[in-house]
Amino acid sequence: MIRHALHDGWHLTATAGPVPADIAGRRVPAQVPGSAHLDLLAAGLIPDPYLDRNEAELVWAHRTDWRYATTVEAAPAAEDERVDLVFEGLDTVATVELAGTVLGTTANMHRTYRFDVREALDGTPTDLVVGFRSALEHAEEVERELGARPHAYDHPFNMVRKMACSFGWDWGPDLQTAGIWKPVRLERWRTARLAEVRPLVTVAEDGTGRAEVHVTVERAGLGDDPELTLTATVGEHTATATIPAGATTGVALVEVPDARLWWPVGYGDQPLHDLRVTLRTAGDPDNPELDGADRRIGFRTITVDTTPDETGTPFTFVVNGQRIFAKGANWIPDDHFLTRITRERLARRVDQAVDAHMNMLRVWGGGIYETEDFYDVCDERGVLVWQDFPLACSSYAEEAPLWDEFEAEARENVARLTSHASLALWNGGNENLWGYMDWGWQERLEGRTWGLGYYTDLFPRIVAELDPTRAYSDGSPYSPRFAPEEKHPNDQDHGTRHEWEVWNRVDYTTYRNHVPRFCSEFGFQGPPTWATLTDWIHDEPLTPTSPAFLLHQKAEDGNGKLDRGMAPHLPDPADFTDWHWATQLNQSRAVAFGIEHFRSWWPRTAGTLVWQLNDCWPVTSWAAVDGEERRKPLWYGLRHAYAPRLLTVQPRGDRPALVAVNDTGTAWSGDIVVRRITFGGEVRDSATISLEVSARSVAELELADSLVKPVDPAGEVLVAAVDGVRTVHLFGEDRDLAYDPAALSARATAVADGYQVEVRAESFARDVAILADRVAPDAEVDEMLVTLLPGESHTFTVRTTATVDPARFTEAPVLRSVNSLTAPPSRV
Ligand code: BMA
Repeated sequence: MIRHALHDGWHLTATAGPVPADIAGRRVPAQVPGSAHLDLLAAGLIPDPYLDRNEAELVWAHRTDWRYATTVEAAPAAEDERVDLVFEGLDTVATVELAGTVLGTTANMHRTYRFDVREALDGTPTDLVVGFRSALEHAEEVERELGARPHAYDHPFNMVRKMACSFGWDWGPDLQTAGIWKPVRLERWRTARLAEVRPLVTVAEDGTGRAEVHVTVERAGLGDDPELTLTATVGEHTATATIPAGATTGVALVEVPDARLWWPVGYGDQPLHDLRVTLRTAGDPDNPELDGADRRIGFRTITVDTTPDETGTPFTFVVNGQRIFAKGANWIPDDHFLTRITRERLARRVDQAVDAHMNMLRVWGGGIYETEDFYDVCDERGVLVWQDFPLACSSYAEEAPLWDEFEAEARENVARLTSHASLALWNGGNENLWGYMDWGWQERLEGRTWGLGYYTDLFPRIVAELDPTRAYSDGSPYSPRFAPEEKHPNDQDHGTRHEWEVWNRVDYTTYRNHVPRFCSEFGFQGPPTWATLTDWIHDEPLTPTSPAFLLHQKAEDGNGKLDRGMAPHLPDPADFTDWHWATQLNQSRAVAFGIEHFRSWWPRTAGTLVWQLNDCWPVTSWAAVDGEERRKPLWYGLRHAYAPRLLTVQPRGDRPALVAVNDTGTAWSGDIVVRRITFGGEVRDSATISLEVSARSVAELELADSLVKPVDPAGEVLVAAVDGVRTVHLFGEDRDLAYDPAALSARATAVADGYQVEVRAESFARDVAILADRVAPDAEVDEMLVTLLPGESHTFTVRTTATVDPARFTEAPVLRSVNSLTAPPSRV
């Protein structure tokens, strides 16, 4: 097998649509892989789509057709040689032409396309042209043919197999890309090639690692059709199998005795093994390799326990027999322009998840089947991946051409991802069962298909056939084994639940009204960091309702929800600077409140996936990490709330109790010192409570009346601490508490790589933060949302390459806390 990348010499032309005069018909150098937007940006023909209000200026691209062209010069095929033109990904509605002959048409960005071109090549330069039609117009046409189906948002994204959030989402821009978004190449081969390689990796009862390597071969169909030898090798262990003449499938089982197990992060190591698969003509082992494939595998078993129990139906991931509390977040494409996402960028993002003590990411159904790089990084870091099939917030027609597209993409991607140790679950889609029940679809559908066949028939059938080692769930949320009409998909006692009343309608304290079995979505918005916000939005004045700010706030009544969500808790912000800090802080508070509640109910609740880890552009959103990769206060709040050992005060019965959550592999014991103190430091009551909680367990501890009944609710705090783990419990909302606005004093000094900022509290100070990006764009602080008791100090470390006046880290608007919101208005 010889592969030649075809990434050079491409040009792009807009061929139809409401194209601006200076772009229409113009030949623009094109990058492959890439997209039309990025090529026009590189050529200086469009402004940056993420900047200010440019997104709105670029709507013409929705209805534009494009032509990508290059020339291919390749030797003619030998008599027994196949030459294939392979596109790993076309976005999306394309016609492929070589030497003026149409090779085929495509309408699915989630698939690979392969064309036999051996007849078309003669060694002279040959035109290769890919014409892209407006995906929106194609979707509208399919909608007219099949009959409309209800969907979220403006465009019928449910009628074309293009990433749903390409068409805009409540955190994403409506910039509809087109282009050759994955590698394209010529493949020259003889006799046979490996068309599919599916290592199914498990661990036998006796600890033997098993890699059952299933392959499908394509025969060249030119000349001989011999018997083939399939070889699979892991370290010194090799297995071979014979594929008889004419046959197209084979299985080689490699066994590794006493295999070291792969574990999720926090449970053990992630040993990975290279797996080499080769295909040769049978007979002599020295026969040249016809084709080969390399994968990396890890030995582990993963199941999801949904065995009914006294409460209902659990949803608990079990890895190597160990039950796991899934601490994680939802994942969206890390840049709306997918082709800019590098492996390094993905690694930074996954590292941020791990650093916040996450062990699971859910690749959400409005995006894509992620790239190899993503799963590789998750394999290495021990981050379990929950993979949605890409269907979201919509009903989907089950007729041709959509059914066939779903079938083809599901087969391809289930097979493609088998080798990844991190892949824990295939899931039917996002909120489609829920939408059917609650979003008024049934009346509008008038009996038309809406996607149930995908979730209950097609997808589980494909997973069972191609990857029986993987768990499958019909959707998220979903009540396992119940039809949506039988048991509501979002039922708290059964399976997975999305908690969206908080954020949309009710205060975050109502997270405590439900004890879900697994909360796979919940979250709260906050603006991006100041540096990211001001890099991309230049309104003057900049306010929550200034025009560009609003274009980067996509949620329905988003600012209203931010304000209503914050009002019961925090002092009213005096100006935009305060608003920015207060909404970010409230985002973190809301989400941490939910997580502490959910974790306190382990093992009944077995997972929390926050909406959402990342952003795909600069925007006010639910993300913990913003579009310029900066960590928002929420990220620090997540790191606290997801800490392996957690103390939290939770209501039990009609009174507060102390709950100790031990998500480590060793027992946790010690003496918890509990004190009720005034904001000035006077101890009003204290007690020592002995703690004894076994590995991966939760203990509830009673708190005496004298500890939880303050004399002065506005000026006292309960503090419980053991082994450096601490929680504080206030007796009222921050807006009603008697904080000292001048509680903090600070001193900053330059050190290698940045600055150290020592902050001291004379009086109780809550959620102390250093918003370092306000001082220098690359400045990052190591810790945030630190609560200081009177007399305590904390030293923050800021890393930056910039040389700045250290005093800037010691005052508003950089040094912040809840206390600072009670101070007179700060200045930008
Ligand atoms: C859930 C997600 C997304 C959405 C988020 C915030 O419904 O599945 O569709 O972005 O809520 O509204």
